[in-house]
Amino acid sequence: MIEARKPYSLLKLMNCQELLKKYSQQWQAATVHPFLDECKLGTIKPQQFNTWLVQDYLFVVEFTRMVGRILTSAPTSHFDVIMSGLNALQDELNWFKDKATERQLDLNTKKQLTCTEYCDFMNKLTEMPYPLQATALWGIELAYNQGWQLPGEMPQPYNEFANRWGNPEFTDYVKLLEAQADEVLQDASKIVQSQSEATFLNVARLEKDFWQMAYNATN
Ligand code: HMH
Repeated sequence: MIEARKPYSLLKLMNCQELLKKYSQQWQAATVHPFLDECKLGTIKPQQFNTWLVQDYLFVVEFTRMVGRILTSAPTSHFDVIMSGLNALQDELNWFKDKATERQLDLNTKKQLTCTEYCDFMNKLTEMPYPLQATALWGIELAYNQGWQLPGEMPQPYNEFANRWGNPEFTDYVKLLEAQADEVLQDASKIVQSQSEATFLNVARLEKDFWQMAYNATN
């Protein structure tokens, strides 16, 4: 007997846009937060903003290590985009140091719990299949690209921060990361696809928690 063809809906491929659609609520929580709204309004408290700045520097140090390690698993055709990301991170880490000096902030600070959790997550990722790593890298960069862009033009001094991740070149870079993730998700097994889905949800949750961590700062 000839087996009936499976309907297309069961064969639907998981890709980055599908993740954003399926988990739009979680993604909204990751990218829209009172912290960013109050940067836009100019009413964010210095201790909240400075906590974010120091903790995000500590995050970016570990993120840079993760991106470097991703080269271990990535196909060589993905090197250009990943290395352009590393190039931008070189500048970003130095920029963070300048911003901290301007504000007289000590970068030699302990990571808060949420920052530690996010860094542990990134650390473990590089032992996972490459499609998970590509999905996470895209998600992490998209979160800041959209988060800093969505509120619209910010007043000084926050416009400099918003432009760093919201600028059109960064948006283009995130699109290239999306194409790379889509390319490998397409050929991934169902198991790896569902693991990538879980990875995306973890990124969304950790992003939301990271904003809340900074927003909660009282000293
Ligand atoms: C928490 N997520 C966090 N910090 C960042 N600097 C980025 C993402 C960068 O894209």
